Amino acid sequence: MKEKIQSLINEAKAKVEAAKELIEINELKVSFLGKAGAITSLLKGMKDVPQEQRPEIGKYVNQARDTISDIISNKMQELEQKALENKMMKEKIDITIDEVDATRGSLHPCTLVINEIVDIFTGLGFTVGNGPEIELDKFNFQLLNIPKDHPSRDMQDTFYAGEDILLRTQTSAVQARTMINTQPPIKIICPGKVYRPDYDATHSPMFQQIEGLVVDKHITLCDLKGLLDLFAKKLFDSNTKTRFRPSFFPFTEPSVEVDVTCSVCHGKGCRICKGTGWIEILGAGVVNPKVLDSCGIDSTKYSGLAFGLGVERIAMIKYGIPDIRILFENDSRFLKSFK
Ligand code: FA5
Repeated sequence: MKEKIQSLINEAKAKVEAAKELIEINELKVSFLGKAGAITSLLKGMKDVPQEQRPEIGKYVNQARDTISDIISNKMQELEQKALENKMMKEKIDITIDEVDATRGSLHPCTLVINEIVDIFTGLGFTVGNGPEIELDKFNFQLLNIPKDHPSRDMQDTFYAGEDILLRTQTSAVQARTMINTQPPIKIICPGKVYRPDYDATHSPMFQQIEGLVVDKHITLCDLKGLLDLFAKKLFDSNTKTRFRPSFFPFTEPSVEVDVTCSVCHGKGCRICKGTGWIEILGAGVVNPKVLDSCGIDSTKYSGLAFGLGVERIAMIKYGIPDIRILFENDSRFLKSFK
């Protein structure tokens, strides 16, 4: 009997030793220590052992059960530890790996310019208006004193979507829309996209303008000059000078083009200002009384001033950008420089 018990212990040791998976150990546990296991059947066979040998053999059997139980639970712990280590190896985070590129974007230079200009004018009491990019001929041209077949339409020939529907060529269309719907006092600026059949280093087929309109009693050219001079000093720097040159727009009378001293050479003359010391930034004028009347505003009581600037041009001047097309290429190296 003693030999039988010893060989059972040896068998258990060998099998446990050879086991590689937890599932095998569980099976061995059942086969040695379970209800129908080898040790249990040894205990059941005690009744056949002669009376005088029972205490000694019983002690052996109990020792064998404890030994086998220890062998099994030690191996179980060992395999559980190994399984945990394997899991941790698989799930570990390699902190030496390159980080994911999560660089934050930046605002487009034109957006920066729009935000700055909107800030300046809202600080002066203007509100922000807007209108549609697909516009009626009436608002883009006719109400602005540009009847059909007027020669000034040539410069702003555009993309038509029908006889009277077009992609607007100027944010001045919002002037007409506003005056038709609102009585003075009016004090608005309107940023937005406009379209023209242009394409070169300083002209783009789509660009952005900001329109300004003030209509009230006693508005004069002096108000326009004072307002735009203050604006230029805020946008560039306080030493900036402005120059008003006579010009022509059908919807303003008189009309002017406004130049500022070059912010690169401060008026001395350089490549950016083509040696003149001055850079043109916008068109403006006193609202033509004909336009006020066509839009339902009594020109004997009210007068107005209006101006329109090109956002891309201002961005080019402010940031020294030589070609307008760079603004539309979305080259991330260029855009990153505005962070
Ligand atoms: C106008 O569009 C007038 N509506 C401005 C105005 C408003 C005058 C109110 C009087 C009263 P002009 O065509 O000059 O004017 O355009 C205004 C500005 O838009 C120009 O000074 C220039 O900076 C910009 N611009 C014109 N064409 C282009 C283009 N193709 N690409 C980029 N910028 C342009």
